Amino acid sequence: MKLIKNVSLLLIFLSTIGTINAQKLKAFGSLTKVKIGPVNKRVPYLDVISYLGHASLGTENEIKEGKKFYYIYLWVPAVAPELGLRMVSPAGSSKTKTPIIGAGYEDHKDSKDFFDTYITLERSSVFTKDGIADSANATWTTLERNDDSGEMPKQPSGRKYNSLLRYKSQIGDPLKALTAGLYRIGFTSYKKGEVNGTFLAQIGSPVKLPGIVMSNTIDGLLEQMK
Ligand SMILES: [Ca+2]
Repeated sequence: MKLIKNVSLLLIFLSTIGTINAQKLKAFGSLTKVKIGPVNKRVPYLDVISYLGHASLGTENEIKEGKKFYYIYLWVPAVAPELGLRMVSPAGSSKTKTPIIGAGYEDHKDSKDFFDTYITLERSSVFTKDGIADSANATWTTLERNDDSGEMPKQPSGRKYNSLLRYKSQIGDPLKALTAGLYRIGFTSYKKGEVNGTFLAQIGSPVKLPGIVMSNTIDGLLEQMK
């Protein structure tokens, strides 16, 4: 009987671990890989900036190809050889160091709502801080996009519908190079429908990017840069 009891305790223990790991993010690996023993492992990004946010019904920034798109604006202060972007929904118990708290997050942080994330990394034609205030006329270039990534934890539905992308700077083309400038994270849901739930978005860089700021509005971005 004692053995059976121990086995059931072990099973309870293992299932608890499984629950904790369901939303646990691994280190954010870069495009660079190193051979460790028989396997190639991704070198983690040196700098990871986290943003906790909430997407509310009917507050999308734009409807593009039938999808309701939301934006998070990003000022990148220096040249980066590559950038990574990943998003998990719901934000849940994801442990992150000193995240930026986005609009609406505090009011909804206990919500269990989540959505099938779909992300884009976009850069603008704005290269200077002074240009940000007039960015309404900027052109935007989508550098990379992703719907589902097998590297990300499962959603509460059991599906691997969270997103991750990596983009290498294309030197020589000003609109595709990762120089200092105004960027944005675009996100929506894979299905053409409502986007509703909490999320964690992270930007990864192989070099330190002190002075990165993120906000869901241009005014909010400018406020943080004062
Ligand atoms: Ca997805």
